[in-house]
Amino acid sequence: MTDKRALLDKIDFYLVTDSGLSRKGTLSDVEKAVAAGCRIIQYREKSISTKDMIVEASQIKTLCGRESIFLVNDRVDVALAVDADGVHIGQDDMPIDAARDLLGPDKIIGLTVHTVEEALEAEKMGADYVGLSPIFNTSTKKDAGSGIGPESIRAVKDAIKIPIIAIGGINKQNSESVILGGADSLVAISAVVCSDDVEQETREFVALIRKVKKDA
Ligand code: TZP
Ligand code: MG
Repeated sequence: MTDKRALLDKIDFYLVTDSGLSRKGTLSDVEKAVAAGCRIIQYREKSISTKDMIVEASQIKTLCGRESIFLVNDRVDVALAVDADGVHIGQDDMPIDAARDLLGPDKIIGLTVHTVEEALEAEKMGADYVGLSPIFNTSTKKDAGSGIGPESIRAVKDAIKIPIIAIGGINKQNSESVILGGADSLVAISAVVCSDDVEQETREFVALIRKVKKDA
């Protein structure tokens, strides 16, 4: 087990990059989020060449340092090329067992799930966490489907032991309901990367999530 894997139990706000929505660019967003205390970053990039992705992924790895987990979305090959801490994959990406064979036992694998059944299967297959999606309707991912509502998180929480990271349509107004609903951590893409001050937004999410957990 790597040190980074142990960090999974301590994460609050989870940053997913989006170069299409970002005001200041992916590298700047990662730098600001890490400075604000974000301890897990997922590099989600679908619009540049593999060659450029590897350059950028390597820069993000440096920004994450030893403090923050660095995952690559979808691309197990890119994660391997830069020795990232792991990957985040979807239901239609490489199956977990194949990803695990390539990455080895120490890397982190997160899987997107939409139901209790998918979450149970993810845990059984050796996922380190699930991304439960989408909690609310979102226009950031066109094929995300309809929001399941924060009240749907509890059944997933009761079914599995690995952490649940909530994603989809989350903002500062509805974050409390998501954490109280049973999520261990949450992602808010547009609410953070569309902001002019990613550091401040991240700081506010981190503080809010910690407070809700502490008061719960
Ligand atoms: N996967 C499920 S919903 C989503 C992704 C990548 C987009 C979430 O973006 P936002 O802006 O936080 O709703
Ligand atoms: Mg995917």
